[in-house]
Amino acid sequence: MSKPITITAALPYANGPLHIGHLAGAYLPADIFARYQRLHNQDVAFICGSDEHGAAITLRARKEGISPKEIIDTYHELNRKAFEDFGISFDIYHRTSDSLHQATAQAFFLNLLEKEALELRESEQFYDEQFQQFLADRYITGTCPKCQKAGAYGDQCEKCGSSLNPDELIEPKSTLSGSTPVKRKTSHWYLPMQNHQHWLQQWLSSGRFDEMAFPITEHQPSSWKSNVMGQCTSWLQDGLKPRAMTRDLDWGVPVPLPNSEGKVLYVWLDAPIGYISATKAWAEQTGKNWQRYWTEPDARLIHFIGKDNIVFHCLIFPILLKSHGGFVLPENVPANEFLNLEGQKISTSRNHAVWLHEYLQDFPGKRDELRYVLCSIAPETGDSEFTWKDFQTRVNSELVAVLGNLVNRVMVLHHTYFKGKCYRTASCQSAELQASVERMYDELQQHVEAYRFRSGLQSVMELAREGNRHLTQREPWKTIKTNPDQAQADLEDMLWMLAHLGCGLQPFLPDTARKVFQMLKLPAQLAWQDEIQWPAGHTLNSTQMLFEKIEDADMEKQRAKLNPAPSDPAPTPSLAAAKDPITFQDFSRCDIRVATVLSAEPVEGANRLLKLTVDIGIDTRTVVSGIAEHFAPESVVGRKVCLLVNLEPRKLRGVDSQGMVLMAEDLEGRLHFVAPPEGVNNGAQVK
Ligand code: B3M
Ligand code: ZN
Repeated sequence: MSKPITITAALPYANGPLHIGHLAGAYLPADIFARYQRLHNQDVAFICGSDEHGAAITLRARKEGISPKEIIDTYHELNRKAFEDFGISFDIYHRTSDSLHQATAQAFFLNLLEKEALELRESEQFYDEQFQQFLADRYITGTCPKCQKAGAYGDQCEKCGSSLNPDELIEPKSTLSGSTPVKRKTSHWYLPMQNHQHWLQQWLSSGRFDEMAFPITEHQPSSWKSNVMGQCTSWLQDGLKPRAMTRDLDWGVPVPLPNSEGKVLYVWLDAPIGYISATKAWAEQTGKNWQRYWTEPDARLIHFIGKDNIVFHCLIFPILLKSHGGFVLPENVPANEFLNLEGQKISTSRNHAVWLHEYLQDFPGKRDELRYVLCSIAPETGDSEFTWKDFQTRVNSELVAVLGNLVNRVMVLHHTYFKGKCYRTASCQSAELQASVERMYDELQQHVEAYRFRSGLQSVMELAREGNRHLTQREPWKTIKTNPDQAQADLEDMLWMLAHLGCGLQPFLPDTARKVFQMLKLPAQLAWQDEIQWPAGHTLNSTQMLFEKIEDADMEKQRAKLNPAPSDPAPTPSLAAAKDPITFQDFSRCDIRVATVLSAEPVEGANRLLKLTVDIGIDTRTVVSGIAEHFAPESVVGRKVCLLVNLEPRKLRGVDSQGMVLMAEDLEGRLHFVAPPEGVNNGAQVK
């Protein structure tokens, strides 16, 4: 029997539309993981929904002059539909304003009181006299004590990511009236987090703790991402402090106790319980048992979130689950960092964002293109950046030129030569192709199970690249004339490979995988490493184009939509993001040598080019290099350089160029030679 696996994706606040930052941070990785687990026949509950409480909602409602209910109804529906249209495969998209959630959260709170897990305390809190309201969280703003930037909130500074409490803010002001607040006494229920320091430390570092009820929640601590561990460790090192679990607000889950009018549960108490109520709602709809996914010892729990939610999921919610008792703890919380857009932070208020619902309108039928690019640049280990230029390049030179091209070549050749009719049952006679397919499955499995989705996708693309190479080598367009049986055998090998390629693509690019299967006339879904089956005489369906080129004009339109504030400082030049990983083998195909420039002269009619003669130890050759705007010819003669010597020869302005000089480009765009130390002989290999 397969294991129950509960995969949650952070419940987005229903206070605005979803953008690509949300997708790259939590929803796309969660969806890839959920689809991957389903392919392995795991018993998946993929849970999400709207977070409809907290100041995020009430402040937005106030700004727009409408009720919180109108806000959540609008955005819950917009976001639910955008996720659905984009194909995120949640089993349920619930909402925290639902009565089932209110009852679940209240029962959870009462259980915590019964277990004496919360403490009632009186304290002085900021109060806005004009609005007659206590000011917690986003109701209060001021200068951040950690980074000294203005505009930090009572619970968090969005500039530096620090968690704060209102008393730490410098020059606090009410976000309601703008005035300086006064202090008033009020009582709240606190979670004494300091009492949990010890077991949390143990659990985070070893995957378990002494009085643990379920050995099965054991995780490999080394498998937690370092950005996640880093934040937790810094909280633990600072020493955990009591945190209020109730608020004086008129919007939220009411505190279910007598004499508690005007008090609601803290949004970060009720929201994660939302995962449980959503599971209950899904179980009710489908006749399942929700407890199997949360309370059975073998249940696995994995939270996908963005980095600003780490402490809530790695410290606070585990304390709540353990204090309540009977629940498993998360096995992993693979949080991502942030995605920037065209050199700046994504900003909802400045409309500097790519909105999901708008993308779906502007690029109908291109869901996989966005999935591909966002997965390729996902901020898995550090912040990363989306630009439309990069989107276009990745679609055109990777999806169209590599993946689409491969499938198209094989299909068209097979249809042209053999009318799409297969001679033998599905199989592969090429040991090389078989090995490539096996390698893809192995690598993909390792990467996805370690939450490295970028690398996982690269492993699939590598198979497509190998497919292209193999086809070029086998040259069925030649053998069809001399040895048609060979051409047929080779193409049928390739068809078998395409089926496996489709299988690997399923979690990442589900629409594309479906189209590949359809062309091959296979079922719409294949389980992981399924044996590919078709009988001799099987006839393929007709060829479909998988991807089309993205034109400059479309990118221009998208860039024009972005709306950076005129007062924004010019973006500082930034370093390009790290490229996708390659294998050592890929690297070792580059033959880089130390060389000396013997002579240099301008190339006629080309301002940017210099024609260099270089001594590379094994021979003397000509290289055309685009450095004329940076170096006078005479200044480079005699220099020692590094040269890529096995780059395919190219003709540039009529001159044959046999290699490429390696240069470093600095932030101002200036070029510098990558210079080997003096004394290294020409021909020495750089590796
Ligand atoms: N709504 C915060 C956020 O969107 C929050 C996540 C709740 S997950 C339980 O950043
Ligand atoms: Zn700060």
